[in-house]
Order: sequence, then C-alpha cells, then structure tokens
Amino acid sequence: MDQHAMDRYIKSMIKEAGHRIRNSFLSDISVDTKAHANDLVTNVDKEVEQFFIRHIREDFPTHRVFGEEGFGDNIEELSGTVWLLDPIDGTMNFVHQRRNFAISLGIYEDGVGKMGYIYDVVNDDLYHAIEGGGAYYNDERLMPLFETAINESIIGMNAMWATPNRFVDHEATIRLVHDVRGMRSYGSAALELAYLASGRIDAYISMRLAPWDIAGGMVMAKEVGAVASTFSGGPINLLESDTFVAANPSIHGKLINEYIKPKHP
Ligand code: 2AM
Ligand code: CA
Ligand code: CA
Ligand code: CA
Repeated sequence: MDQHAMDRYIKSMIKEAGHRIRNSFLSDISVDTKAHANDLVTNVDKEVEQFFIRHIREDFPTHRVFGEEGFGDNIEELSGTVWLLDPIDGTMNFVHQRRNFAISLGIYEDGVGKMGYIYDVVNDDLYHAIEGGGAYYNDERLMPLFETAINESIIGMNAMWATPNRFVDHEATIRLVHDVRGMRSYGSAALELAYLASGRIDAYISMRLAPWDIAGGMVMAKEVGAVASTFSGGPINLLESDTFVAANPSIHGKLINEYIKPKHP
C-alpha cells in the first residue's frame, strides 16, 4: 500500500473508532483503576485498542502494534513497521468530561516517525502529519512555528509541578508560572502536542509520558519545527516512559536550562 492509500486507510479507521467512542456515551461505561486510584481505564479504551489491532493484523500482518492497553505486541525494539497507539489519551477527561480526549497514533519505520494522527473525537478534529509532507489540522496545512519568547508563551503543564514534589524544584516551576503569559492544563498529552503543532500553546511539559502518548505528536511536532527532549535535553526514547518537554524551538533551550530543574537528573 503506498503512503497516500495508507493515509486514507488510517483516517477511515480512526473516524470509525471515533464513531464507536461517541456511541459508547449512550451505554454504560465501566471504569477501573490501574496503577493508582486516579489512573483510570474503561472498557472503551480496551475495545478501541482491540478494534485497531484487529484491522492492522488483518491488513498488515507483518506490522507490529505497541498499544497502551496491552493487546498488541511485546515491543522491545522498533525494527520494521510499528504502530504506536493510544486508543484514548485523556481517559480521565473521557470519564469525567466526555470531551478533551483523543485517539493518538504514530507509525514508525525502523524507529523513524513516518505518519502521526491525533483525533479529537468529540470535536471531530483530526490532526495529522506525514514525514516530509507537513502537518495538518483537518485539511489546513500547519505553518512552521513563529519565533516567540517566554513572556509571550502559553505553556501546557500539570499544576502539580508548581507544588512541592519529588521530581522537580517547584520554586523554578513557580518562576515559570510567573514569567510566562499563561499556563494551561488540558489533561491529554496528545491533544497538547496537537495544540503545540498548531501554535495554540508554545510548549508542553510532563514528568512522565509513555511512547504511545507522544508517538503521533512527535511526527507532527517535527513537521512544524518544534523540538522535543527529556528534561535533561536528551533524545526521546519510544520504548519507555520518561520526562518530556516539547516546545517552540525559540524557547526550548531556555525552558530546560532555566525553568525545569529535575531533582534526580
Ligand atoms: P492516558 O489518559 O492515556 O492515561 C494526563 O495528564 C496525560 O498523561 C494523559 O495524556 C495520560 O494518558 C497521561 N498519563 C497518565 N498516566 C500516565 C502514566 N502513568 N504514564 C504516562 N502517561 C500517563
Ligand atoms: Ca492510561
Ligand atoms: Ca495516554
Ligand atoms: Ca490511554
């Protein structure tokens, strides 16, 4: 299948999955917890992941799937074609708000991001990117990010990191809160990366993200010139969870050098 056909195939699968998620609002959703009381998962997360995997296995038997809910393959390296899938990114929002969540999908070949999709299900907004072919908000091509400065930036981050915590020096985070134009906390890493790529926020910072949270967004970020790294400035590893900062290139360095101070670098 060539890349155009693949793009059409993926979009139609994502729209169908979105349709299923919207339909799930009409029936009972069963909510479970995972690692802790606020780490939620529902039957819909699992069913949507299984829906994708069924289709991918049928139509691309040589491809592998790395999905959050564990129905895919056991991925220990990224050779060949790997689909990194988060069926619902922002499950807490899905459960409590019925909005502000997304399907997140990245397609990687030998570890290189080729295609990225983030679907805001309730708003029917699809962000996507093709390596070397640009990033799009629905049919609209997204422009390379304009230069900005910290004092004109809006930063996506969980408010927790401005309170005393084990992970970062919260005094430095408080300085960031003071110095920027505004802070936002949407609760979906994938949507925040789509907002970064479309210039609605200028950076997104998280203590701990998993490969499926960011795989699609990383392809998108690259197409508009955004920069992503760990807090210490290292490259993103798509095999395990780590700290994450993606930003407009004009503020990324300042963010990691002056405002994000990990306690255990
Ligand atoms: P999820 O809803 O798919 O679990 C919430 O601020 C963001 O962080 C969401 O994108 C959420 O994804 C993600 N997230 C929640 N718990 C996480 C964890 N333990 N590790 C990595 N990412 C997590
Ligand atoms: Ca989860
Ligand atoms: Ca997620
Ligand atoms: Ca998820």
